[in-house]
Amino acid sequence: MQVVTTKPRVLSGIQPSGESMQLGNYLGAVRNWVSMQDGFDAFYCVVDLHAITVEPPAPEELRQRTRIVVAQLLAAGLDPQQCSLFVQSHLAEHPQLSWVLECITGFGEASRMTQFKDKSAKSGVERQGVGLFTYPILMAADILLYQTNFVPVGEDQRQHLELTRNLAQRFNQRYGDTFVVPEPYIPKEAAKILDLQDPSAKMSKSRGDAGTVYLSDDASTISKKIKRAVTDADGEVRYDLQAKPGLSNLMTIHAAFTNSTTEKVEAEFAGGGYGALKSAVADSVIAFAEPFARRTRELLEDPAELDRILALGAAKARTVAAETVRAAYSNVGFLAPASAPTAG
Ligand code: ATP
Ligand code: LTN
Repeated sequence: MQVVTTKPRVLSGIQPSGESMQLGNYLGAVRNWVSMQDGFDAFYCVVDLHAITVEPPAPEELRQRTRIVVAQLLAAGLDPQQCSLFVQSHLAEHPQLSWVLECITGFGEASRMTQFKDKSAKSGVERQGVGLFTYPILMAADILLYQTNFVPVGEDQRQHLELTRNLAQRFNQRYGDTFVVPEPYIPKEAAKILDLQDPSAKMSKSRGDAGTVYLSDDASTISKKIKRAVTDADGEVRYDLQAKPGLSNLMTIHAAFTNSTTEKVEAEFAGGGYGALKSAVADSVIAFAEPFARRTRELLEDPAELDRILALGAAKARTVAAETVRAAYSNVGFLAPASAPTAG
């Protein structure tokens, strides 16, 4: 299969961690994946290799979470005819390239990754698997394998993108032009959705449930979580991320789901209390989440169809990834394997 295209290329990835994606995953990244599949040559990847770096789930649980994310991505609007949707572990090229990139990454450079510091802080560096340390390098391999121009991600991934760019440039300088140097594509609005209970932190699947809205939550759960969101005491509906992070976060969510702006939301709710705004936010999230959850359930009823979509995605991905590994390995100086003589 030959992939011939002149469109700029995008690639992004999402971990199958948790039972569902959360609001931040959708608003910060996935909805841009959907809008970009049209004008770009798009590759989207469920990064299951990354999902075993901390607290790996039981094997059957990991398989089910992977199916759920695939179904949710399709429910969000990814079209397997327009983009390549695949699972990272289906392509051996990802760890194959990752190894070479690990060998040109400085130990100090990897140690400065803040996500590693945050995630390892919980149980201490000594007890952490080495995979969490090399995680950003595998992510760089995910991106560079596809000669990617743009990477749509949330704000928290900016530092990993900078590392990816540095590794691409270093490899190209050392071994000759091999990789496209990618640009992050981070939205101006909603690039960092905050935890509803602790607006100093980003919303995350791995934080407490009360501050995280999962797209699989039912209407009454969503409503409760939003109505209990931490705000402030001054009572004025005004967008100010520094002084009023909790309230501003709710305004951002509402603007995103109603195709509006935080200025318009401010004008609409100015003078009203926080209660009216919270009810409206809950309604706008539920209006999205209910049909989304229904569609996800329908897709999950046909796992054979999901497998078929993933096989098609992997086949398209492999044509590009295999060529990049071949070029990178050759440029490093690995001896090309000759084809085996035919028997007889
Ligand atoms: P989580 O913390 O929910 O597990 P993650 O960042 O650890 O998310 P992924 O599920 O792989 O891991 O994230 C998928 C995409 O969602 C990434 O592009 C990430 O930047 C984005 N993202 C995650 N959380 C948020 C958030 N709170 N606001 C905006 N974007 C986010
Ligand atoms: N590290 C990312 C997930 C991820 C990714 C990628 C994102 C893995 N590989 C490639 C974009 C491109 C995260 O933690 N959210």
